[in-house]
Amino acid sequence: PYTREQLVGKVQEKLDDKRFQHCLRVEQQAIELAKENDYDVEKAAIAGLLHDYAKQRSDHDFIKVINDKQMNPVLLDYGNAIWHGVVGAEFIKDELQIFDEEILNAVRRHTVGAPYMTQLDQIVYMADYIEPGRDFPGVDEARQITHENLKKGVFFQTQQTLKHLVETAKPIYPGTITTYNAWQSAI
Ligand code: DGI
Ligand code: FE
Ligand code: FE
Ligand code: FE
Repeated sequence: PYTREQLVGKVQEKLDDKRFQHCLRVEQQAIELAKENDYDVEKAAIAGLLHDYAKQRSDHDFIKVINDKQMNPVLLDYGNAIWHGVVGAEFIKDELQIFDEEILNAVRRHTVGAPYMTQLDQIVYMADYIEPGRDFPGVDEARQITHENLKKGVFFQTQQTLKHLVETAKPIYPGTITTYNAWQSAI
């Protein structure tokens, strides 16, 4: 397996500097959330570092994987925002030889979440949202809620994201709504 230093190099190679620095901050934020929640720090770090590995792939590359791997054709109705996690995990498996399905699932679920999310899924989903480089209305409230209660953070992010998508008239991936409904119980 690749060392952490080698993985950092692989991520850097595929992303511009801004996105690469975001990945390093998500790695650190995931480590912090892992410690707060008694979760495996190494695993959280790898998932955080790799979560946006495929963010700058072309639509053509994603569409090829969706077709070649016979993934859900509904994915074709969406774009990079959804693909880089759900489909991006396949690049991590094939190019970085990461076969840990818990890590791959955390990448798959980092944008739209899922009705059932492991602790690692929740850590990566929230680390991506609250890393120190993030600056949007509500981010401080998101940080406060998440450090207080990780699951409440998951619901808060899902609610905020849905609100934002509706306000800006963006299409909503069905999985995002499924996540929102399932996580009602966390409030
Ligand atoms: O990759 P990042 O920018 O670090 O963050 P992300 O992967 O959490 O989110 C990427 C984008 O995806 C973000 O601008 C919000 C958007 N998004 C999340 N859920 C949906 C969505 N976009 C659409 N169209 N539909 C969704 O359901
Ligand atoms: Fe992302
Ligand atoms: Fe996210
Ligand atoms: Fe990200």
